[in-house]
Parts: sequence; structure tokens; C-alpha cells
Amino acid sequence: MLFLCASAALQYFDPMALFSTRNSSSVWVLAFLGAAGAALSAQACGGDDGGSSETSGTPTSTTSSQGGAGPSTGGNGNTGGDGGSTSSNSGGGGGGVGGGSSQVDCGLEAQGPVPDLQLTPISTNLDRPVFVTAAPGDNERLFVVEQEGRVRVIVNGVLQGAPFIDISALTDQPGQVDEFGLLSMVFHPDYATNGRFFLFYSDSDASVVSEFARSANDPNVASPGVVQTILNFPGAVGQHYGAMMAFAEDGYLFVSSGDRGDSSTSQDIDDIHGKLLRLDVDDVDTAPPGNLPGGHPLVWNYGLRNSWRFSIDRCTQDLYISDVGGNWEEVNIEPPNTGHRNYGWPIADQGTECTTGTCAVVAHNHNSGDCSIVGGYVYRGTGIPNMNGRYIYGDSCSLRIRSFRWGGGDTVALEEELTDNLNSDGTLQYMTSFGEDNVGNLYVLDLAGGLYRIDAQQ
Ligand SMILES: [Ca+2]
Repeated sequence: MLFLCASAALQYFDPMALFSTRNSSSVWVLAFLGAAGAALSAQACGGDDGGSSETSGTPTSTTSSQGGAGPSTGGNGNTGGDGGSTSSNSGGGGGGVGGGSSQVDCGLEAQGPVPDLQLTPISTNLDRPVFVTAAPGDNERLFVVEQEGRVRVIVNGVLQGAPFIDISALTDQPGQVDEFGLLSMVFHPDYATNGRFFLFYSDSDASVVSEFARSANDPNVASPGVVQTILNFPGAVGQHYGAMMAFAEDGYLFVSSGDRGDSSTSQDIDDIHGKLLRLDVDDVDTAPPGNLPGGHPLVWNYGLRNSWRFSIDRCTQDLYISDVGGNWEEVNIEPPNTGHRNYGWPIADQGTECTTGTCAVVAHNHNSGDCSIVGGYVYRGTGIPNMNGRYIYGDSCSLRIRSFRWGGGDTVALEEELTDNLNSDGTLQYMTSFGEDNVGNLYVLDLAGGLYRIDAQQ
């Protein structure tokens, strides 16, 4: 999934051989990805995305009915060099991103370096975990998205055997290095009373956001039946699905769409791919007021490549949009209600010194060993005071975890890499996502099966 680099790896190694011979052992391939991360970044992940000769797919379609998604047209024309992959944030809308600042102290502000930290294992028995969040108003449970189509529930630290929901019959089944499958989850801000939640998944023809419902009498169970289709648009061709979702404070839902491996989509504001979208889950056929005029009605921002994870600071409502690039792994930041921005892809893959659109606030070049940014969250917990207000994020390939505090515009403060402090590169094999709970704790997920909480050492 994750990762562009994973896709790039396919150009050097026959993935089908891996799948067919080692299908039952993720560790072998993961170890390969982890160890080869730096090399991949220099080879496969490097280089600009030459674009593809594919015509952009039929745009869109937000529809409340199933169907409507056109098949993705044949293979993409990427020649080697495409880097990337998936990135972006999890919104956590549910866990608080979209609004819930009530359980955190927004007055705390980091004053200096963080103390000694650790990655505390919460579970190491997950199956390809790619996202974690909490439900608004529920401090007992964590919900972990597994890529093959299940959401697992952890109650007071204990992983439950039965999944919360299993939609593996609806979604593609990923091989070891595939980006597709069940990719993210978000709870409705009023989930505690209405039981509504949303899943982003792929099938062979489409990227889909559907609404599901919690069981009326068991908080650990949901119905696998689709309540309504929120989005259904032509899917990616193996890479760059986007796939993050988060509710903003005004109740509208942000959804990222990747460029589907066709960089020509990102600057085309009529095309739904390569965008940050904004929609109303209560009226999916009508775009919310305030979206970018003149193009696809759901577009909020354009010029993105693959925002695998993005998040909203629950205290300031600032939007942190990571974007997996061809040469640069970017963090783009915008204040609430600003939008309508062109983040440059593919014209400008130039990090913080771009010549087109809005430049990244922070960026890391592939020559540093990074190759697939994993957007995180602004820390708002109480356990690590000097991390408060800092954005925490990582990279799938380098396994680095970094932090900084945004100072507005293109300024940053308190930049501090936390890789050694957390021993992230010694613990994780393939970083997939961060997540946030209701009280502001941050978590990180490893495709090899681990869920870890970022804690201060006691
Ligand atoms: Ca950019």
C-alpha cells in the first residue's frame, strides 16, 4: 500500500513470484522492503514521475447509488521512476480530529526537547494494519483497519478476536506490496448517538467510500451491509489511491484522492484524482458551499500526488497534508477555510522551494533515504508536554519519525527528529500510519502487525 516505493520495487523484482511463493509469510517480503528502503529511494523511488500516457479517466461521480464507477482504463504508462506512493494522514476524524478538542488541553505548548520516549506495544497480532482511530465519546476502544478488509477492535488494550466489521468480500485482496484494499476509516462526529461510520476501500474498478452502521446493541460489532455509497470513482491503477478521510469542525468530510498513477490528473480541476475533496455525507449529491469553483464540484485543493494521510489539528483546525512525491516527501499546511490551493504536482516536485502553486512547509528529498511520507498528527496529549503542538510524522522507507511545530506561513520551529529516541527504525519493518485517540495519544502502525503508542519513558 502503501507505498510508492513498494510499487517501484515491482519494477525490479517480480512481485507475483513473491506472492505465489511466499504468500503466507509477510515477514520475508517486509524485511526486504525495510532493508532495501534506502536503495529503493535512490533507485526506484527517485526520479520524477514522468507522467503517464493514459488519458485521465472519466471524472468522477459522487453518487448515492452503487455503480457508476467506470473501470480504470488499462495500465498506466509509468516508466520506471515513479516513486511513490501513498501517503497521507488519517484523520482521525473520529478520534478527535474532526472537532473534538474537548478532551485535550489546547493551552499546552512545547517549550523544549522531548524527554526519553518509547514505542509501547499495544498489539503485535494484527494483520496488515494500515490505520487506527477512536470513536468520538468512546475512550475504551481503538479501531484498527486491516488492509484485507477487516476492522479490529481493541477494548481497554485487549484485541478482540471477532472483527468489528469484515468487508473483505467487497474489496481487493492485496498482495505483499500492494497499495489497495481497505485503506481508512472515519467515524461520524455524532457516532456516539447515530452509529454512523465510513470506510475507504478499493475494488478492481473503483475507489469507494461507503457508510456503514454500528450494531444497535453491541459496540464491538457493525453490520457489513453498505448503508449508502458516499463516493465511487474510477480507481487507481495499482498505486496512488489517496484514501484518507477526516471530518472538519463544520461537519464536512475531507477525502484525499491520489493521482491513480497518472500525474496528468492532478492539475486538471475537472478530474477527481490527485485532489483533496470536501463533501457532505448528509447530501452526497450536492457539493458543500465553498469548494473550488470552476472544476469538479468536490475539489478543495488540487496538485496533489498521493496524500495517503492528512490530519486536522484538533485545537487550531489547521490542515496538515502530507504528499508522497517523485523526489520530495512533503508536508503541506493550510489554516482552516483557506483551501483552493494548488500544491504543484506534477509541475513542481520541488519541496519547499517550488515555482508553482503553494510550496511544502517541510520536505525531505529522496536522496536522504526517505521515499514515502506517512503523515501524522499534531500532538495534543498530556503525557508528553514538550511534544504538545508539534506535528509528528514519518516515512515508510527510512522508518524515521520526525517532529516540528508550525510557525505559520513557511516557518517552523522546534524541528526534532525522534527516530533514535523512539528506536523506530529498530522496531518497525514498514510504517503504514499514525493514529490518534480521544485524549491525544499518538500511535504508529507497522504493516508487519504491530500497533505502538508513543509514550514518555516512565
Ligand atoms: Ca507539492
